[in-house]
Amino acid sequence: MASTTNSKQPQVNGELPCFKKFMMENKNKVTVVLGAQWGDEGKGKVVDLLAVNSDIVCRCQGGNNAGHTVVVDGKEFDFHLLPSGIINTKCISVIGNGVVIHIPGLFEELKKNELKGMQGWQDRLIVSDRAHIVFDLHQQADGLQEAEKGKNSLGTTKKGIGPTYSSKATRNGVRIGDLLGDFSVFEEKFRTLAAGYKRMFPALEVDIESELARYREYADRIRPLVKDTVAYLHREIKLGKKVLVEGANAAMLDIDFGTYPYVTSSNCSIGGVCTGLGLPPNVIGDVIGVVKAYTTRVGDGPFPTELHDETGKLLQERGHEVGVTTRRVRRCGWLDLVVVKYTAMVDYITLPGWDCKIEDVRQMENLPEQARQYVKTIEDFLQIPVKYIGVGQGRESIIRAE
Ligand code: 2SA
Ligand code: MG
Repeated sequence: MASTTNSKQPQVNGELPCFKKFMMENKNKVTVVLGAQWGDEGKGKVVDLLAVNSDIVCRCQGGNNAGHTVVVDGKEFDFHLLPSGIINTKCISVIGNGVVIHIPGLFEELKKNELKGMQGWQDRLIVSDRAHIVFDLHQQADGLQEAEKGKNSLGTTKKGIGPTYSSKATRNGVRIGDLLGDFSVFEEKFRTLAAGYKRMFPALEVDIESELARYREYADRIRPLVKDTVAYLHREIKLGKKVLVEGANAAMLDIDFGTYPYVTSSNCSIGGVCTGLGLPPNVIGDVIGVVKAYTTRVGDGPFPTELHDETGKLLQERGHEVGVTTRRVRRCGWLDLVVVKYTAMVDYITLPGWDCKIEDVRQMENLPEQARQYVKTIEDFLQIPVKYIGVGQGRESIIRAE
C-alpha cells in the first residue's frame, strides 16, 4: 500500500491518486463498537449511547443472527439486522456491503419495531446494493447442515448465515443490486443457486416459481432504500459527518480469529469494518471493545471458564441470559481476561465479589470497593482503559468512567 510520506508516488493528471488523497485529507474518524467475547456483551446499549453524537450508524457484517437489545424508557427494542442506532431519529442507518440480508426478515423487523413506536425509518435507512441476499433456501440448508453434523454441530442460529457467505465465496451469490435490475437476470441467478443447493441437499424444498413471485414484490419494496453505500459513506465522512459502526457477533466468533470452526461466517473483528463498508483503515478512530463482567456463549464450542454449577445458573438467571434471536439459554461462566486479551491460557485470578445491587449507581466512586477493584484489575491486565460501565439494561444504567 502507498505510504503517505513517499513523495515519489505516481500522480494522475497532476493530482494525487484519489485513495492517497483521501487518506491525507481526511481527519474525520469513524468510531467502531465491537464485541470482545462471544457476543451479547451489551454492544446495542453502547451504540445507543454513542448514537446521540453520531450522524450515521452502520452495520458491516453478519445478518439477522445478531441480537442487540436496547431499552428506552422501559420499552425493549431488539434488533437483528438493523443497526440499533435506528431508534435515534437524528441518525441515518446503513446496512453495508458486508452484511447478508434476509429481505422478509428485514421487513418483519421494521414492522415489529414500528409497532413499538419506531417512526420515520423510511427516510433514514440505507441498504447497500452489494450486500448478499439470504434466501429461505440458505436458512433451510443451515438447518440441514447442522442436522448432518449431528453431535459435531456448531449450534448456529439457522438464519442461513454460513450458506449465504458460502454462496458469496463460491461466486454463486445473489446481491441486492441483482434484484433491482433486469428481473430475468435475477431469475437466472436464483434458478442456478437453487439448482446447486438441490444437488447438495436433495431434501431441500424450494418452490422456485412462488419464490420468484415473492421477490418481484420485494424488489419494489426495497428499491427506495438501496444506494451505493461505499460512495455515500466516503462523501459523508469527507463532509465531516460522524460515523459509528456497530459490530455484530464478536471477536471470538470471527471466522479467522475466533474459536474455529465454532464461529460465525464473517469477520466480526476490525477487518470486517473495512471490507464490509469499503473504508480504508486510516479513517478508523476509536475502537471500543465491549466486555461483559462475566462471560456468556450461545451455541457450541470451547468455553474455558464455563460454570456448570449453581453459580452458572445464577448468572444465567440474574443476567436474563437468553438468546435474543433463538431464545436459547446462554452458557455462563467467569470473566475470562485471557480471552479478552487474546493470548495464551493462564490460571484464573480470583477476586472478591459484591452482593449488593449496583443498577442505580451512576458515579464510579459510589460503586462498592470490590466492584472498583474489579474494574481496576481489568484495566491493569488489559492495559486498556475502561470508558463506560453498564450496570443494567436501561439506556440510563451506565457509569462514565472518563
Ligand atoms: P451463525 O448462525 O452461523 O452465525 O452461528 C455460528 C455461531 O455463532 C454464534 N452466534 C451468536 N452468538 C451470540 N449471539 C448471537 N446472536 C443472538 C443473541 C444469538 C441467539 O444475541 O443472543 O439468539 O441465539 C449470535 N449469532 C451467532 C452461534 O451461536 C454459533 O455458535
Ligand atoms: Mg446479542
